[in-house]
Amino acid sequence: MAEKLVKTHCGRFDHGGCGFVVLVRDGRLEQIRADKDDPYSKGYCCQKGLAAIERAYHPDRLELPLLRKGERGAGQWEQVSWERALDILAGEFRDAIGKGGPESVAFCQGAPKGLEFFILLRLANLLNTPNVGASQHVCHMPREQTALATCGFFPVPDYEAPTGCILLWGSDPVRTNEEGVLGGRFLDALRHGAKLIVVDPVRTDAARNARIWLQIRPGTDDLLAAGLLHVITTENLFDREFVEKWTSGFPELREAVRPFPPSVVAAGTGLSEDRIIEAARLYANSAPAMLHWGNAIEHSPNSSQTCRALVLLMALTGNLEVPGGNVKTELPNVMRPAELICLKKFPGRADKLLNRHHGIMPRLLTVPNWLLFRSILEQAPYPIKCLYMQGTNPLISCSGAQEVNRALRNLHFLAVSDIFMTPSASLADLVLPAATHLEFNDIGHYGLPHGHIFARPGAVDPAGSAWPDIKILNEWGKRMGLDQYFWDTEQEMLEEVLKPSGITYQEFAEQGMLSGKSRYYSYLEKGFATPSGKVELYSSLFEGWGYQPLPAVGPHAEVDAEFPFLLTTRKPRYFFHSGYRQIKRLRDRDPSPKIMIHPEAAGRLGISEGQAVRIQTKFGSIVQFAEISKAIDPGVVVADFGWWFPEKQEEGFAWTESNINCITSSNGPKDPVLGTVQLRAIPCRLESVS
Ligand SMILES: Nc1nc2c(c(=O)[nH]1)N[C@H]1C(S)=C(S)[C@@H](COP(=O)(O)OP(=O)(O)OC[C@H]3O[C@@H](n4cnc5c(=O)[nH]c(N)nc54)[C@H](O)[C@@H]3O)O[C@H]1N2
Ligand SMILES: Nc1nc2c(c(=O)[nH]1)N[C@H]1C(S)=C(S)[C@@H](COP(=O)(O)OP(=O)(O)OC[C@H]3O[C@@H](n4cnc5c(=O)[nH]c(N)nc54)[C@H](O)[C@@H]3O)O[C@H]1N2
Ligand code: SF4
Ligand SMILES: [Mo]
Repeated sequence: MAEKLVKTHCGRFDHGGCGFVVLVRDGRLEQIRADKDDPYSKGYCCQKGLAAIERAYHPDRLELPLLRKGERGAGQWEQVSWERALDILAGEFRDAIGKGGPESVAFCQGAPKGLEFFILLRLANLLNTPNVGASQHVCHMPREQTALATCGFFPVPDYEAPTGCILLWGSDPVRTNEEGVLGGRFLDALRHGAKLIVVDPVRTDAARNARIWLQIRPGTDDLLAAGLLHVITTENLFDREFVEKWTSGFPELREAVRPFPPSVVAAGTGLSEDRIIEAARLYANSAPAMLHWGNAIEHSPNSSQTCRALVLLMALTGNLEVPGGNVKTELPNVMRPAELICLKKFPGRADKLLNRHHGIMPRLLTVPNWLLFRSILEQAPYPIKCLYMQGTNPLISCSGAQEVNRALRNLHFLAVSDIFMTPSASLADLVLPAATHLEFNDIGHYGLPHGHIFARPGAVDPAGSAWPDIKILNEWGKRMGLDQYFWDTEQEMLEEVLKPSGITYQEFAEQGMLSGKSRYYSYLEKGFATPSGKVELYSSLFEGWGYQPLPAVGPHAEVDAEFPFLLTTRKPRYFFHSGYRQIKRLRDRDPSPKIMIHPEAAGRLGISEGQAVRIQTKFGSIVQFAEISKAIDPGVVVADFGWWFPEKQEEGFAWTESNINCITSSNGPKDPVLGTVQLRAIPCRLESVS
């Protein structure tokens, strides 16, 4: 009996980062456990990660490429070989480009899972197509891009050093381990005495343990941020020396936040004046203090101003680039992302992005997915005929799901790569089975902003005849006549990415991770990487691009008699977005979609625990099951995100039944800088369903 233990890192259940030891017997995955000796995760892991073996051997996994036989979406498929599948893929894309130019084809990616996102961008850039749709406008780009414009780097919470205070804002790291900032590290900081302030409409576990819980009205984070800036500037709680030497625009900022005293902020956010003042004082007086910001602030039509205001809080309180504050990290010494994606091979790319047609920030690598689908539907500003979707299920995860449905059905050719059949994949012409992370060598966290990359060596061969995405793209690239830019094998790709570090993939796998230099106070030598060399409280870049250079507030969604509740969402604890509802170990822990309702509201509406509830917004209605809880305000409800039903294949997976994005829309207000749609704070009404 051949047995081996493989040390690797989790992947595809969130952004990854936990170390695992996997037992392999006779080429089969037998057992998985958290690696106590992993220097980063230190034995921390979650239930999702432990489900990796069940995922790999799940009976519903896609095994062979599938070619559509009947009507689109009818569920009739013919199994085809990889050779045939790749020929079809390359043929369709070549044809479309030949007839309509590179703009007539497009790609779409979900949350990046490993290297595959970068190889997809590489292929797109080499084909000179600017159409790569993604969810970046609602995931990380609001934080990253506004920070880059304001202070020249993306400030991450520094869990490497002790901190006096954590201001946890719209993030729940113990549930989500957001981009690899593992919940375990957050809990460690609390154990070491960090004082905690939580800004969240839900009384989460973190909120329960907080010194101050700001139970904010959903969608009013911009107002609270302006209020904290107001208290800090009027009570002189800011770091005078840092502000004088290293920031520009302080007088203008002080003026801009003057209209937001605690009384005004209290009225708009539903918080008490005292709590707002107390929070401002605690954060400003606890140096070093870190602001651990999350995805919730990126889901409003004022996302860019909200995120920018939070960077200003870090700056005014002197917490940028200090140990235990918010710091700059560097990618380890591996190939730069711009090189890997062959950015230079596509001159004029930024000007060709669909974003340009809509006034969205020129610096983005991707197109907001709703905008790509809109363009496909309207065939404007130019017709898009072919689409390749990788690791995304936009029928569930993109705003305005019905519009996405119409767009996908409007395509001449749609190919999808996934691990399982999904509602989105079921509309494809060609479905490609992707390998899971224990089945091939990959690099985790590449290009994400936390300064580490993690080795994800495979432990076994892919189940069925699934292929890693990086292999699909590599082989497809060569078939597009781009041989010189692709590799004989994916292993060569991995070695090339690691080459600048001087180590091989094998050595990387043994080492487990590579970290970039992390340095504090780097601005003392070079200043900040902004036009003025300072933290720009008044942003010259925003002004130049035609956006509001100082924090602006609102407008906010309002409830009324017809839609009396404010609806918000958060990520599912036991699933990754829309993924993995078919994995029993996880589904048993969270069997059905739930909407959290306060007992007072439930009582008034005659809704009891577990009862089906119709949630109606201006855009449509869905049904979820009542979870009655005092963890929220009576005027707020929190619905589950990501639901469809793998067990209801015959009914099209019942994808409209409980899908939150059937009641969001891409037609409402949008952030002018990033195209962010309103995903939280949506007015709704509820009724019980018998
Ligand atoms: N209303 C609302 N909408 C949201 C959000 C919200 O909070 N509320 N959150 C937004 C955010 S932050 C994001 S990032 C997006 C996420 O949106 P998506 O990325 O579209 O979400 P997923 O549901 O993770 O889609 C992933 C699909 O990838 C498959 N998959 C997993 N691993 C692999 C792999 O290695 N290869 C391939 N080919 N497939 C794989 C899974 O089986 C699943 O079907 O959703 C956004 N949409
Ligand atoms: N288990 C699990 N982990 C994940 C994911 C997953 O799907 N499942 N997805 C991954 C991805 S791609 C991302 S982007 C991250 C995101 O991870 P996080 O940054 O933690 O984001 P969310 O879970 O979307 O929301 C965080 C908190 O925001 C609160 N919230 C809701 N509305 C508002 C509001 O209006 N204002 C404020 N201040 N708070 C609000 C919610 O109650 C929730 O506690 O998680 C990653 N990790
Ligand atoms: S916390 Fe994230 S990286 Fe860790 S085991 Fe869970 S899903 Fe994997
Ligand atoms: Mo995300």
